[in-house]
Amino acid sequence: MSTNQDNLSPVERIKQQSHGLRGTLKQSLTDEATGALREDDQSLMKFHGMYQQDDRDRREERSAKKLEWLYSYMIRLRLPGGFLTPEQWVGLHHIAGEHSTGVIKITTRQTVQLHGILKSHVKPTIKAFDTLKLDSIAACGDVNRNVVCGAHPKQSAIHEEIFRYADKISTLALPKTRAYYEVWLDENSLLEKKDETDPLYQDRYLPRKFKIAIAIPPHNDVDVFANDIGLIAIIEDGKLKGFNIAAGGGLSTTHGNPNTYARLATVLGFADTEEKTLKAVYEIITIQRDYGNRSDRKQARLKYTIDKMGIEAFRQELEKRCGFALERERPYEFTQRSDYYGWQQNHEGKWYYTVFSENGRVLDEAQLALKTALLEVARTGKANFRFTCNQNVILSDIDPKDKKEVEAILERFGIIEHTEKAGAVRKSAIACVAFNTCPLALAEAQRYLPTLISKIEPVLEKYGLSDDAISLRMTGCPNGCGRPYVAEIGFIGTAYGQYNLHLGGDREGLRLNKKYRENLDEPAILRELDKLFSEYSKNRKKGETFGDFALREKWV
Ligand code: SRM
Ligand code: SF4
Repeated sequence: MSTNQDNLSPVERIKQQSHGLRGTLKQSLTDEATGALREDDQSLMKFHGMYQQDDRDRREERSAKKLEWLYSYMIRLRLPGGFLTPEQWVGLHHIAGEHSTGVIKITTRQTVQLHGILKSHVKPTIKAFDTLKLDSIAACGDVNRNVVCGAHPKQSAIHEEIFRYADKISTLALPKTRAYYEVWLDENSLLEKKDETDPLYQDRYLPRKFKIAIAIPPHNDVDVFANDIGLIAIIEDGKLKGFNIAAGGGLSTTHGNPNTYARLATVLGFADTEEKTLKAVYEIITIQRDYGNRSDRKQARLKYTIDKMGIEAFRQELEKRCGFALERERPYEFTQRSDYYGWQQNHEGKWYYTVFSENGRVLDEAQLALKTALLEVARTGKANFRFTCNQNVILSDIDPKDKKEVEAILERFGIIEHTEKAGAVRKSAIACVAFNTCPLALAEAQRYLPTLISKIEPVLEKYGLSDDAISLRMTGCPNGCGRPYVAEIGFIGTAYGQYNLHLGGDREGLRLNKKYRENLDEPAILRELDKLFSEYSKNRKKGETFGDFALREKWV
């Protein structure tokens, strides 16, 4: 019942003819003449949680030597709610060392990625993950992605109950095909004949990627309104009453294409039972499947589908498909988005330590051996690992009698000092991956932001703003992987060394920012910030945040 049967984009054909996302992946993998995959398989691989990439730092050198680019693969795990046991972390540590660059990257959607995996290592990597009961199914591609959930267990005695929804929704929206098991884990398709009829995805899957987040007020660490579907847990008298359901969030824009825009999700209403919540989620996905734009991928996200249909028509279609109407949205309040660092204790007396892992990069460096420290903690078997959408890791569920042991490791490796000493802006900042692996990067992000912040910090200090946790986010292109459009200060890469500067977002993720200046290089960025911070420090009202001030001053 698609409204877009004509003029299908090439990816639609690839999906439809893929024989349940199998394509010719098996053949592509065994072709030793190239480090790359056949073109169609590159698209299909994403549905299995993997991307073909190349080392962009080495393109010129390779081309000069008439060699093909240095192809490798990124694998992203499906981790609903972002949780690993200590045994799984130990396993991940070793897999990263054996098959990838060794760096474990915590993403802005609460999971981990490994980069630089050569073609011959992809299958062994997936097999190794499988022994840990981990998979990468649907971590990328035109399907529902990793379902994220408020990470901080401290917040509520019913965190576990809400957290379980991430898993339920992830399972509900998993593709039915066995392709992953056949291609990567050698499942025998003849012996394991299973019904692959997929009532949700049918044979063309979704028109575009699809993202779902669950927020637990007052914390919006998941940036719930940046998602195709956002569930806001409504807790009254310490009990989960249900969820406000929002739809149509998405951040990406394309430079020079005015038809693309960032949009925050619109709250549609409230569902009071698990059955209704899951049904509404499912049917929002089916509406997007049936009405989403399948000819222009730049107009294919749910946000455009909703704006094209109109919110009331969308709501009516949803009610029709659900067979019930959502109730009126319930009140909620978000007061925080960045992580609560350091030690916290939950309602059961269990301890949590949120480690600051700058831009989610877990590695051993001269000044900080974060990766070894986390391995040591995992080896004790006394802390679980939870990832946050702010790219940090929480060592969690630590029994009071074990706290000293974990703390001693964190002290020994300087993790506590590192977490405590980092400045307020640095600790609330996010940067996407960008160079050297992201093929879409126009400018640096995670490799550059730490240095830029070191230059911004003296400016903040000059104006007495060092403790002001202004949210600052940077991406290497306008796709928005670090969610810069909902930051108080957003840097969006336009060319190597140049960024658009966005201002006016808030600290809780309830407001989009706007473009203030275009194509700034580093000296221009520092000049602008000096001017803006000076104004802010002199003229702000008591308690006024930088983002609110920027709006009041009509800078944007
Ligand atoms: Fe993203 C594409 C990295 C979160 C919007 N994103 C990519 C790719 C896969 C590049 C590509 O298509 O080849 C990047 C891989 C870089 C690399 O080398 O690893 C990439 N995105 C990331 C991560 C790893 C950034 C990070 O540093 O943490 C995040 C992984 C999340 C995860 O675990 O699933 C990541 N991406 C996001 C977010 C933020 C979010 O979801 O909260 C967004 C904006 C929200 C949204 O979707 O609207 C985002 N990524 C995109 C887009 C634009 C989508 C669109 O609507 O047009 C692309 C490009 C595309 O899909 O065509 C993209
Ligand atoms: Fe790559 Fe752009 Fe996403 Fe950064 S925002 S990871 S540069 S696609």
